[in-house]
Amino acid sequence: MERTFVMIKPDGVQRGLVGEIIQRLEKKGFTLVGLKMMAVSRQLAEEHYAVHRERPFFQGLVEFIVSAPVVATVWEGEGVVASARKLIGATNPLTAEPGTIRGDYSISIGRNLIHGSDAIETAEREIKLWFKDEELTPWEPAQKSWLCE
Ligand code: 3AN
Repeated sequence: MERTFVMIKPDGVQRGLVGEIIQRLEKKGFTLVGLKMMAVSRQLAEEHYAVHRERPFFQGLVEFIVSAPVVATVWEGEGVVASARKLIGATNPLTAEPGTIRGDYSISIGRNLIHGSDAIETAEREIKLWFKDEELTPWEPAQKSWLCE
């Protein structure tokens, strides 16, 4: 089953949006299989954003991610990687559609609340980076037959 990695960044935690963000993914019908609040080490933040190492915002982004706790989550479901990205909305919150998480709750690219894996392979890499196998708990949602034929 397809999985994705979603991180509620320090701004999402500080602004009291953890419940709202989790609820949006839950209500959509995806299954939460991993969840932890954590202080992120510089090494993990740098590894997570390694593809952006040469970008001018890299240092600031890493500083921000290590500045306060985040909530790391893993979600499961058919098509969850692309769908979570749609629910999250565009990188720049000012152009993110209303109805998306960033579109509804944020105004600045450097404070855009949430990270979601951008492809299936990225999700696999990020889940391995953030979670040990034993920290993930697959389960069978009782509502499954009411969600999918
Ligand atoms: P997304 O998170 O929508 O996939 P990416 O992968 O392009 O966006 O960028 C990763 C993160 O880097 C963004 N979530 C944002 O926090 C930060 N970022 C991207 N572009 C900028 C920018 N121009 N200025 C500041 N931060 C940026």
